[in-house]
Amino acid sequence: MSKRKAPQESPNEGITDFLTELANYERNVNRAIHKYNAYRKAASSISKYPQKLRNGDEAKKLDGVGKEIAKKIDEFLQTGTLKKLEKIRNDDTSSSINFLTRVTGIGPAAARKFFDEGVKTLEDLKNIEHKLNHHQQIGLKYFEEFEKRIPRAEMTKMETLILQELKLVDTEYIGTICGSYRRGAESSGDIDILLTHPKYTSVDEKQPKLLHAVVEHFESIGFITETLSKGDTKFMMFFLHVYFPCCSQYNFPYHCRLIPKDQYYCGVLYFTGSDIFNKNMRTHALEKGFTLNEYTIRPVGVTGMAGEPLMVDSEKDIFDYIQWKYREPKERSE
Ligand code: DCP
Ligand code: MG
Repeated sequence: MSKRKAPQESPNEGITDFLTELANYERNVNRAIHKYNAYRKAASSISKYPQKLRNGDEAKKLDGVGKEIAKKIDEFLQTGTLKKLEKIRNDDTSSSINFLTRVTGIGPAAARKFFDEGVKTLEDLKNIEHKLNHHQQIGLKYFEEFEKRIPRAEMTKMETLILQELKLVDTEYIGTICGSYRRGAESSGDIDILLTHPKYTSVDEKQPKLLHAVVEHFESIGFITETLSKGDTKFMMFFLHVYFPCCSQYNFPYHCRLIPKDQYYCGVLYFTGSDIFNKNMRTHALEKGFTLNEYTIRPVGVTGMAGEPLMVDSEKDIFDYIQWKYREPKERSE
């Protein structure tokens, strides 16, 4: 999962920015995931509103904008700032914890723990490097690089290269670059790769070799610099030898997963996102009597028990089951 979300360009950028900042504060500092979701949802619908909002009342007509958020919008439009946010920014605890969670591998709970131990800055982290786990050490080592977003042109180059190299390992691999890239984003926080192979289905034994063969190949051509975890079906790798026109080399976070063929399209749908779109689609699925997750879609019986997974051979199959109009990845921001 990438940490840095792309800024939203809209006539209401000031508002969506402060809502996103509040969302991150709720997630990172208070660990209030519902409030985080509520702020993100409001920011997402406001970012799509084509006109400049004049007041909170006008915003309240939009999906996900309630009384409290409307009040904040009024305060922001009238004063150009938000007292609550000023307080958060000036508060040592909040700003330190918020900062620590920018390191890959440090979530809200670990950030709080470090903070309680007096660890607040990058320097502090370097001093206790031996106490960090492998993931956090990588996050620290590549901190500046991981803060940058990857331009679409670079993503396209890497997509071509990855798919080409994959076919050299075995022509039967199927790979898709999902995430914000597949939704057409101008830049991405990371590269989300999903792989499958016709010889691998959910009734088969796990086939670690299918993934390891790919990792080994990418290592042999000098593409992977660090491997986070070489789990059987899920791991992250970090690539080197990626050149920007203006700079030298960058390491990017890659999340690569091998998924059984019969679960592939539920996986592709999920990892294409956005997370807000996924939530809305799951809600709609439930209304139609189906439960949907990153692996399967299953009918829910009258008892509330989920039945056997349905056959899925494309993303469209999933939309069809829940009687939803198919949406191209580009139209899946919410
Ligand atoms: N996802 C989700 N819920 C989460 C995390 C992820 O539904 N809590 C799904 C939707 C995301 C996808 O996984 O689109 C990939 O996660 P990323 O964090 O990489 O998000 P994006 O690729 O959309 O954005 P970015 O450009 O920041 O990487
Ligand atoms: Mg991503």
